[in-house]
Amino acid sequence: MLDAPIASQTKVYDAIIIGAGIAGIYQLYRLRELGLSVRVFETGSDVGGTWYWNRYPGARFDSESYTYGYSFSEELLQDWSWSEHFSAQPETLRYLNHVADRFDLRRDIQCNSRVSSATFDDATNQWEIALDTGETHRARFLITAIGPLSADTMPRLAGVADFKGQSFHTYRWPKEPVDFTGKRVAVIGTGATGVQVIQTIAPLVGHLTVFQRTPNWCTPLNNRPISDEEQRQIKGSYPELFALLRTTPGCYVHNVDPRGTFEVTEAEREAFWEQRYLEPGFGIWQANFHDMLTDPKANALFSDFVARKIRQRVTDPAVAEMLIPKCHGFGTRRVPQETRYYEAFNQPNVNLVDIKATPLERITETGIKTSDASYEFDMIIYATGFDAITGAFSRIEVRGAGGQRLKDKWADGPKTFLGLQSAGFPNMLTIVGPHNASTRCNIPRCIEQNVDWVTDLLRHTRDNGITRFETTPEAEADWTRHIDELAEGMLYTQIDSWATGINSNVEGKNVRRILQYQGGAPAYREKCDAVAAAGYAGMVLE
Ligand code: NA7
Repeated sequence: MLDAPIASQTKVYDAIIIGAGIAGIYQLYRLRELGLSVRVFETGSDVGGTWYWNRYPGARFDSESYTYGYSFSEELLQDWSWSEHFSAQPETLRYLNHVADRFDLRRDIQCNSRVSSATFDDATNQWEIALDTGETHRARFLITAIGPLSADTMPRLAGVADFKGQSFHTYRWPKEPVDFTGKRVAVIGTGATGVQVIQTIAPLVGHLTVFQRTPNWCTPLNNRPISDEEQRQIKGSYPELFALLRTTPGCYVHNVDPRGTFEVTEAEREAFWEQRYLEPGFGIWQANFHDMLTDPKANALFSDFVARKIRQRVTDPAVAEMLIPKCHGFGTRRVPQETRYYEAFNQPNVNLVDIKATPLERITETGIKTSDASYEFDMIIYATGFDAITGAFSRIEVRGAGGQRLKDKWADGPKTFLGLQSAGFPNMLTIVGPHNASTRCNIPRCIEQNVDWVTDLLRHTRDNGITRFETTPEAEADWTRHIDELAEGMLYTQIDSWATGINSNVEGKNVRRILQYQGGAPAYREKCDAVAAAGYAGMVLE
């Protein structure tokens, strides 16, 4: 199936995959099974994607470990033993390296290779990608596996480069150990990442100052090691477990409670919420009363419950009030899962600065200046997040048929078909792309669905001699409208967050957009399967 090289130094593959994270690794495995020639280009110096980059202290799963690993190989499932219910980053990175070695995937992965542009050639129906080094490669098909949270963003503040101490964005954490002993440390940002960092380093540092712009509703992770007996149970029930995960909206073990908040007595409600608060993982968010994320009254009542917990756990009432969100209800932004996060603020060496009240003005040579004080630090940690979901696409110059830029096409929000294709960009597939169910999902589960669907499509093209496929503008418009309709009535989409495309650190990212499929993974899977079963309805295959 290989085409002849265009120029002697330009290699031509059946498929090029951008990214060697969870999605890229699995896509390579599947396409190799099909007998295609595949090359993966990866920016990092090794495989792992998210788990390669996010080495910051405290980085770990919020999904149960045994629901997160790949499901495609029973031998892999049986051989790999997760050590904790919610495993930490080093173990996950070891796991992904194990997968790459076990299935001999490395020989098709080229690391230290950032893709700077991807251009569709109408004459040959091929994609040409260029690396930062100037090297170019060609392929019939282009598959982006670039992750929804891989374009890290720094605050647009004066003086960032002036700081003379150590400073890190959490996503760019160094491979070498970082010593916190006796240091005066600042953390900017209190999202899921900031929370994990803060609770982990609070006992290690000399002094910690947390700069919080928006508090988040955080609930206990309740992590613990996996016992031998639990390990046996897990390994003995993987088929049943994965069958269950296919039925829940987010592919977690947790499923929405069918009862409404006001259908039970106050005592029953409190008891149910107390139980959820003590249970491990996202159950409190994903397995709450069914109306918690759609009925503002139900949402407010549960938010009050969590606020009471925060007040119980934080000794200084003024600090507790600062930590309680006032502008959004529980679960309308990504819920950080915590382990003694709130107790960190009871330590004498930890203080909290409300930068909505006293905004950051600049970074100085020795620390941070807000509107009312100057602080001196040895280290500044930027837990300031990502240009989410579409940001990684913006950082590659993607040009489709007729030279159209993806950046221009998506300037007012993404337009896609199934969150996997965009009209005018033939032969390109976007795993975990915008409008896809995967970013509201226990992500490897939705990645496997995306990859399997893409693999079936490429098998179909191979078997039928198809060299070009493309979604139609009509199918794309229908899907994009469907995405908007599903979002109606969701409290989640009425709040500023990375999930609604807001990022104060990126020009133009100040308008809320619907970036995610809100209908749940089972419905999304059905839609994708129906398209395939109808001979790829909504697409033109030539
Ligand atoms: P998030 O959730 O986007 O959090 C970023 C945090 O940084 C958040 O508290 C922001 O405040 C804060 N931030 C961002 N820019 C600034 C500036 N310029 N000044 C002050 N504070 C700022 O990113 P995370 O890395 O924590 O989590 C991303 C996802 O990764 C997470 O949901 C998991 O799924 C894994 P804001 O809320 O915008 O006021």
